[in-house]
Amino acid sequence: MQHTICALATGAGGAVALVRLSGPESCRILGELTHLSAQPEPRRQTLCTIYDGTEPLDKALVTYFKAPHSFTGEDVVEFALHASPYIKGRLLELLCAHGAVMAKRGEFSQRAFLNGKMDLVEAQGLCDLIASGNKASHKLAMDSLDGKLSARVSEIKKRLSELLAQIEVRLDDVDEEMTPLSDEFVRGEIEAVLSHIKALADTFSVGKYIKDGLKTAIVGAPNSGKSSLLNALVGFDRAIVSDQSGTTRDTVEETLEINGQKIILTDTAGIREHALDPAEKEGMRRSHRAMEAADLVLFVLDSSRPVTPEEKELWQDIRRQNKRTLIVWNKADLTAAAPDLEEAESYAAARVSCKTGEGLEALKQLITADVTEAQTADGLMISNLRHYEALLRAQTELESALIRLEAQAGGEIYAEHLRGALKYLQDLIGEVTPDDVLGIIFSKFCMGK
Ligand SMILES: Nc1nc2c(ncn2[C@@H]2O[C@H](COP(=O)(O)OP(=O)(O)OP(=O)(O)O)[C@@H](O)[C@H]2O)c(=O)[nH]1
Ligand SMILES: [Mg+2]
Repeated sequence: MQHTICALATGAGGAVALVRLSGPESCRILGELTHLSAQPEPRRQTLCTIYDGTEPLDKALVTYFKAPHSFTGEDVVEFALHASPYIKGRLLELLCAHGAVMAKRGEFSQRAFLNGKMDLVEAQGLCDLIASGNKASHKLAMDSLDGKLSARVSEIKKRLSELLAQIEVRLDDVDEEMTPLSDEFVRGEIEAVLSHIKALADTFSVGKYIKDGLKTAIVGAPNSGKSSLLNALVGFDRAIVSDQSGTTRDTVEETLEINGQKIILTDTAGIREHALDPAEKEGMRRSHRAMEAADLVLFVLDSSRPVTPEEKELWQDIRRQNKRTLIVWNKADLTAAAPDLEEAESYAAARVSCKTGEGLEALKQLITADVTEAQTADGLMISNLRHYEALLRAQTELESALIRLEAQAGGEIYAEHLRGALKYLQDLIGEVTPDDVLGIIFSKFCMGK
């Protein structure tokens, strides 16, 4: 039999705290703690005194959700308590003394999943919803929680299952009474499924930024105005700015929102050939590390002086990284020198002045351009690595099926790849996911969820 689990569902602070109890013993435990003889009416809040032995502990609003009409699909009791740390802690102790056990991370959601209340994509959407800190990540999580993403995967899965069924029925047809499927038809169907999977998988490059934030590194030579740019973008004096080169040593990180997107901005030590001391040398090493970890590099140059050989060398380094890069010509308020930088025209660039604020809006648009462009008509995106990997694996299987089909390998062979692809799609929504993998997924959820 399932244990009855309990946990605090609300965070620190506030006037009211919510404690959740779920499992077959919920009603019995509630009766014992409130001294009520009758079961409360489901889905109705009741003001009850909760007793610690014979002494009252708190007056709480209690709601009973009868199985299967609850979040977990089990009998659930929710206690809305006065949020004193003592009351919260003592109630949990009492619940455990009466037979409940403390829930593991995500255990309520895991039970909801196991009882068919939601699929794995919806459950992960729920987890993301709680963590969402801005409008874009909130929408992404809502689409997932609402089942829109699952519905899209199910449509793809259905088309593939139908094709597979048609192939398999012919594999069983030893007397060859059925009309064979033409290779063109099979290819057309596989390609259609493949294109839907690719379209969804492609949204990950942007979906993950929306969820986790776009890691952006500000790099450049000393004194080009990197710290000034960080300050201008975050809107306050976060990093030290001075006219001495080599001011910034350690990396300075700040999270902000630009056009509704989460951006994790890192200011770095200026990179030059010779460091003055070991601390600056270490700072420069950290600059390179930040650049390697970044999704987007902002290469800052002082536009009032010619590009130096050191900057040209750094520019080669940045280009070798092969990642999204924007060139920022800073100090636009001063007279401009010739912007002599190899292949600069192939990169998006902004002329800004951190001093006057000129060009900063345009730079912000460039920073979030990828995200804005990638919004599909219905805005459906994936942002979860597990979903992305499942789609990629399904894609590989379908590509192998196409190769086998091309090589006239016969239905048995390519059907195997189609079955493989189907399994990955089923895994994505949790239909065939092994228990230990589920345990790992739900352990990343927060407490009390
Ligand atoms: N005129 C003008 N001066 C600027 C602008 N941006 C920065 N500065 C000045 O340039 C100097 C260097 O700025 P910082 O932001 O400290 O430069 P940095 O790239 O962080 O320098 P390091 O930390 O030493 O690598 C300071 O004196 C700033 O006031 C600008 O847009 N216009
Ligand atoms: Mg600096």
